[in-house]
Amino acid sequence: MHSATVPRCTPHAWCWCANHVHIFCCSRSAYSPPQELRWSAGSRSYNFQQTIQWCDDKATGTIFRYQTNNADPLTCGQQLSPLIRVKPGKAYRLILKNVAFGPASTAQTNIHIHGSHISGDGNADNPLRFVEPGFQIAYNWTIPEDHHGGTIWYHPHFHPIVDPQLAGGGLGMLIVDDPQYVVRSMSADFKQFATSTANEILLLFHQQINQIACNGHSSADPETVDIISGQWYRVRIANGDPEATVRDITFGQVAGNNLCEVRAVAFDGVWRSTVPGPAQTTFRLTGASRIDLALKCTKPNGYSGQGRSSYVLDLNFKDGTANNASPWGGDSGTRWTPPRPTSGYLDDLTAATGVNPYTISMSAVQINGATWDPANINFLETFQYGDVQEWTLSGTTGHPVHTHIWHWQVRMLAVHHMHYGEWYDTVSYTPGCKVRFRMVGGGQTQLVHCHILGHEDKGAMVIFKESSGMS
Ligand SMILES: [Cu+2]
Repeated sequence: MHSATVPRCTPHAWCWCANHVHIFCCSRSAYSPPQELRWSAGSRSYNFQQTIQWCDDKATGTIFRYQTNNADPLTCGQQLSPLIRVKPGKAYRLILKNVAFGPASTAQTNIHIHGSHISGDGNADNPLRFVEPGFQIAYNWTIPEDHHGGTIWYHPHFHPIVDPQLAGGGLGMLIVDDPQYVVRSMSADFKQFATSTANEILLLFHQQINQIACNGHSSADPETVDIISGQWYRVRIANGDPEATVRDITFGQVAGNNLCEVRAVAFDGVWRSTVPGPAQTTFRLTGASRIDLALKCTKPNGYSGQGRSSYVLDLNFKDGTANNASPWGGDSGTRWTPPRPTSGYLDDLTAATGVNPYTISMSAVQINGATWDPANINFLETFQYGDVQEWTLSGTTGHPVHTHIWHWQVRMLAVHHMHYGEWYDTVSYTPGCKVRFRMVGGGQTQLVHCHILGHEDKGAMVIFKESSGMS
């Protein structure tokens, strides 16, 4: 259950809201982030294991929701899907139980970890597998030792019923911890900011009975985060809205002044090339984006909260003393350049030559004129292992395009949320966009699809193949 709702209205509250709303407000409910899934010891072939269940929510008629293991079916949907936390170099076995009661046409399901870089085949992150209602399947997630640390999320991905299951509430946050060689490159202050859960705020945006909600709270009872003036927080945001093109998250003002210094530090689960980015007040996300923000708010003397409108999140100052210094030594400090994975899948390609050009054209039912047919799955193209791909993405304004396994390095000047040289797994860019990446996995498959999931369900999905090795 969510933490109990505590009606209250403090004189020192303001809010931070989605959907272009700038307004002061008072606070009502307690911070209720997703609860962490506790892994159990595994066997020889995997380090850890656990079981989760997707269920039908009888109370609302929506599918799919999460319920704790072997709980009373009537509890379906009363708890936010758990935070799943994994470490590079470890292997995890996740049992997915499908305890939905609906017909196969609406209740077949599976799970995809969106933004990861693990195999998309076999029983790894393979969205072509599924489980019938009343049965269970196992996933073996082997996290590479150099896997990027970041904010990822998971959701059902079974064509053609992804949209209703995700809109129903089948989604959760997944965090990959940074590998040790990345942690070792951090300063002490940055490490405190980046790795201490005491400085971490988790915000999962999602649909809840056709409203936008944050951590299970809709605008009628907004999620509230109590923060300490002057303390730096790492805010991990996952926006899991299957029907959104883009959404702005705006930090409000008091008397024309920004109370918070807010800087992006990671996009779609990948650290920026230099950390942090510039201070901003508005951050634009697609319906599948994640963003990690560095947030520090300073409480002004003697201001008071005012009315409220439709939004889904409040920030509220609480008493306390900041526990950390600036993660980068203040305005004149040193920016952090995170080391990239040793296997090279996030190597900087901005200056690469001899690229392989390709074009992705999005529509509501097709990609490059092809409609996904689960009875006849063919690779649209096979790309050479190690080649630098330069893809032109068109039609992504209304059709944010998501790439499995391989993040894309955007090479257009900054527009809205997309920044030159940074890595994304979901792109919506007006008017068009070039991205680069290298397939260096050896024989991997890559799904590419529209993340307006009703469009994916209609067929806007294709699959590519990487050749097995150097030619
Ligand atoms: Cu679309």
